[in-house]
Amino acid sequence: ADLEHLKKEAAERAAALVTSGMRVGLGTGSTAKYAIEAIGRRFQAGELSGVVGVATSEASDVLARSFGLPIEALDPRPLDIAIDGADEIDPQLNLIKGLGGALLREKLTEVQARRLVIIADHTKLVTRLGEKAPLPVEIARFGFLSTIERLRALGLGGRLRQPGAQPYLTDNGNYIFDAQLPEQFDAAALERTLKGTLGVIETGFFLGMAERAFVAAPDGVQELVR
Ligand code: DER
Repeated sequence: ADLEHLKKEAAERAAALVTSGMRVGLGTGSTAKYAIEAIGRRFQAGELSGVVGVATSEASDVLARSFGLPIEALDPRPLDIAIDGADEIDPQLNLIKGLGGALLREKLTEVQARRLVIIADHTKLVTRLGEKAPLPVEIARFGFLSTIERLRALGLGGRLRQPGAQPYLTDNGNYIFDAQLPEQFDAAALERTLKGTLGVIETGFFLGMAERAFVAAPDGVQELVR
């Protein structure tokens, strides 16, 4: 089965966990898109009543509303479940996220979810974080060159995310520095160091947050539980 079909399978397994009356965190990216569509279709079919969504990006907000799903801003009330993709998943279900640029709203939302359910295809599985993806770091636009210097002074390689003529702007009006991770590092310690660096707003480390992951491979969908 091709990768998109696998991603859709994983997404539908997670979407099936949504029941009427739930407050649902809606992730961002090409896999989360399938989950939003599955939830939207069930809502439209009348299977899900009283569901409220909190979107982690403008794109997911628009997609969810296109199904008529009620969308609310994030407020301190807990979410029953959040469903999102990831760029890397390690054996302890620690994640790197943010290649879709939504890491700040994703983390702000998903930390309030009773259950964070990750959906991905098997290409996202790693034995150690940093094997396949850089670490996205959201930085303030103002003084970004100084912030990048601070990151380089920590010994981090990497570069400002700039797909075209202008640097990538997140939904929050910030920039992203895609950091190259060293061979060996302590993720929790690096997260603390980065969060303590002036100009850094958030990192793509989602450590100890995911409850389970549906990972689709050619031979079927694996359910990994932390
Ligand atoms: O930006 C994000 O954190 C997204 O969840 C992303 O990393 C996963 O996107 P994908 O499902 O399109 O690979």
